[in-house]
Amino acid sequence: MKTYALSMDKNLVAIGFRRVVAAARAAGFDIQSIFFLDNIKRASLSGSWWKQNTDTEFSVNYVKNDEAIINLAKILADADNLIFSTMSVQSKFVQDIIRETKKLNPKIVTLVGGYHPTIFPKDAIEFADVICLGEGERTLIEFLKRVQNGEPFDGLPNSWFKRGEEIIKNPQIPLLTQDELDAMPYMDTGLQDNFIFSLEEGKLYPQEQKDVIQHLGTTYNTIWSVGCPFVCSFCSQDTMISLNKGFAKHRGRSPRSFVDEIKEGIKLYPTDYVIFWDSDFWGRNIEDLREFTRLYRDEVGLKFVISGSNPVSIKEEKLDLLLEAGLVRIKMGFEGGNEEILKILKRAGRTKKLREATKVLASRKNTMVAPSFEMILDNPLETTDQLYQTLDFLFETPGPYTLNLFSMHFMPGTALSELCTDEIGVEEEIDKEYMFSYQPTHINNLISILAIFKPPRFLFNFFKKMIKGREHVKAPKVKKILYHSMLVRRAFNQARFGDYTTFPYWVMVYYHKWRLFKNRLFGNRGGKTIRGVSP
Ligand code: B12
Ligand code: SF4
Repeated sequence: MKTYALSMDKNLVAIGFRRVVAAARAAGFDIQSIFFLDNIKRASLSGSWWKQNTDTEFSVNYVKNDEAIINLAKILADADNLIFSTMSVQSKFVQDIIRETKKLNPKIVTLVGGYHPTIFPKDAIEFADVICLGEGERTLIEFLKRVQNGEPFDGLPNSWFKRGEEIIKNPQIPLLTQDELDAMPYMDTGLQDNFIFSLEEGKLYPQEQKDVIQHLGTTYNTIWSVGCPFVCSFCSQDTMISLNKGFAKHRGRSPRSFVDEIKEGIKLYPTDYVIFWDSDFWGRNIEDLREFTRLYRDEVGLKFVISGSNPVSIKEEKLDLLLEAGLVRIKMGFEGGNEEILKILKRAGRTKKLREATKVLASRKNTMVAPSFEMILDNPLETTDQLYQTLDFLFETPGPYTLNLFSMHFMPGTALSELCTDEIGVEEEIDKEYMFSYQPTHINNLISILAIFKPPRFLFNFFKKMIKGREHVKAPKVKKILYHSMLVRRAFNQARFGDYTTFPYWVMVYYHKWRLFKNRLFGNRGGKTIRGVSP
């Protein structure tokens, strides 16, 4: 039986995809995986900040190349099944591929999993034969068994399928327990049977080590826990919890098994950093973090970045443990900087909690890169007065810190977007780009100055006076200058702590070579491990 698995993200991270493919391969199925990039020769997730588009009207979608899709369909058409992993932004692209492939082979069976079918099953079932809602390891294995044996999909766990015009909704099964997760194979990070489709060229390439390095630098990307106990109004977490209550918990491998996964993953590539993509890495209990610290420090010893943190979970004791383990930088969601807006966003912690968390982080400022606080701008429910409150709140926030500024994205189906559609008639959008695509208004620009430096109070008050009454006037050139200044400031800050994870990949490669050279010359004095093969 021939199966192609397609990871629709425009990157090679694809943690969920790599997990389900690994589970199915371990169960004996032969799967060819295809990853997508706009152009394999130019691809680089690391360092993409420097090329980030800061205009307000742009999309995260792929370059459009209908001819390439037809070429791809010709390659895929000889398979028995196509399985996809997709977020909502790529759902139209999935539809195009299925349509073109079915023209050539109407018998091919399609299964679509990932966030899009989980959050918008009614949309996904329109274009797929079978969809997986939520956790997919066991669903995929069972799906492949049934296709192989020519059996129907009745009772296929966590799935919906079509029988003629009818949609059959199979029940959810309990999520994998920690013991079951420990017994699962590690995600597939190898090169064998993995390909990259380069969309601009319309060509399929076997994946090589150099492609991975060019895209991810010397980082290993993983996630410990899936799930989150909170229900922020702009997030799809409440949909996940109503699908399966287990998504309200931080659930993942045991510390022993998680560290083993990392050790295995970093063997294949030159690796200097691990990036954890959890929603809230700090949400794990202190005992687990203690054990993780001990094992990671002794057996991995690489610097790591925590990409998701909730202010309510930041505690001094946890911070000290993670710093001991190798923590070098964190990102943390603020989302708003005044009581009213935090209430509307249904954030678990209000300004008092944010302040407490920032004090804890500031107290360790000489041991890690200035943390990055994420803020949502362009919120139509936020008044100008409230924006000034946010500005003052940020000004009083103990530093150093930097900001990741997002433009409000009304993802269909979230509590906030339903409220705003009814109350102020906002348009919901499935594929809006929201990183640094905020309106270049004077007040947003003034907020972004705080991502670069904290001006003395007299200058801050002077800036405020300057924009009074003209808060929403736009100045895109100023925004661009501030954005690039922010990157330069961040670069210095990160370089000080040897964190090159957001630099272009070749900087990381040179850093890796330098570390190898130093190690050969002076021995491993710093105690930090050099892992992976040479680039
Ligand atoms: C890590 C991450 C990223 C990383 C890496 C992406 C990746 N796929 O690994 C990066 C930074 C690159 C990224 C980018 C984006 N992301 Co993102 N990201 C996440 C994050 C934090 C974790 C995803 C993850 O690894 N989860 C853990 C794995 C194990 O779970 P999983 O992927 O769901 O996989 C399981 C199931 O879905 C299922 N499954 C998955 N695939 C398949 C396939 C089959 C066949 C089957 C049967 C089952 C199945 O089984 C898996 C294992 O149980 C989530 C938020 C969160 N905390 O979950 C957002 C999230 C997925 N991202 C989101 C978005 C919107 C984006 C961007 C569009 C943001 C932007 N505007 O730029 C871009 C898209 C980039 C692109 N064009 O490709 C949204 C998606 C919402 C939606 N409805 O699609 C999320 C949910 C955040 C949010 N709440 O808004 N992201
Ligand atoms: S804390 Fe993060 S993952 Fe959890 S509900 Fe809020 S935004 Fe979503």
